[in-house]
Amino acid sequence: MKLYYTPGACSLAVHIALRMADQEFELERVDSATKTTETGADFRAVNPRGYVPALTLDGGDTITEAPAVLQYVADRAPDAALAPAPTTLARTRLQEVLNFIASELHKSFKPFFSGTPISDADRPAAEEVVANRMRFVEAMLADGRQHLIGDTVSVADLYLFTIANWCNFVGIDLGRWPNLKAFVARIGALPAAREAMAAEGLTG
Ligand SMILES: N[C@@H](CCC(=O)N[C@@H](CS)C(=O)NCC(=O)O)C(=O)O
Repeated sequence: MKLYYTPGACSLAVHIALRMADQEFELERVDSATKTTETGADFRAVNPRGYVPALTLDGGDTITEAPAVLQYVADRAPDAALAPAPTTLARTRLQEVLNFIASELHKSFKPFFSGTPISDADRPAAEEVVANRMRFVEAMLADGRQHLIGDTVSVADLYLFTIANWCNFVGIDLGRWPNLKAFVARIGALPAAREAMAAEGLTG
């Protein structure tokens, strides 16, 4: 398999999942501005929509859209328990959370990654959109749970970690949400997360 990624982007969640699932994979970096990969290839030939993550399987098929890619990786390695079994209520809960993260949380960061720095005038409103979503996550974690779903790390945790960690790069203080801040520290300390971030050049 080959994961097309951009350092620190939402593809990081898939990258961590591949490591936790003990899968063999290659990485190919994508320049999100030029849509070329590190080999000079046109990334739009891989994903016509031009965004990561894209996971090309050994047979040549490519899967896109983070919730789908994450579940594909989880289902390849049931022993890693990164997702509840299909057709269970717990699996539906996982899908519920993955879709919330993808459509509500992830996209709330859009103004911060438009390609030009966000203006001082636009920042408060953009931060409030993020905060609205983060407050909901904080409420979920307030019952003391260590993971979004069940008692072990799932792909939803990896996705939430990846997106919430962006706060640290766009100047939003995660300390406003203490449970979420602790969650990000906890997931970020997992060996697979540390290895993935190092491989993407995000840490020393
Ligand atoms: N709907 C897609 C969105 C993926 C996405 O927004 N990827 C970002 C990085 S986090 C990207 O590659 N952006 C570059 C672009 O849209 O041109 C998914 O859930 O996978």
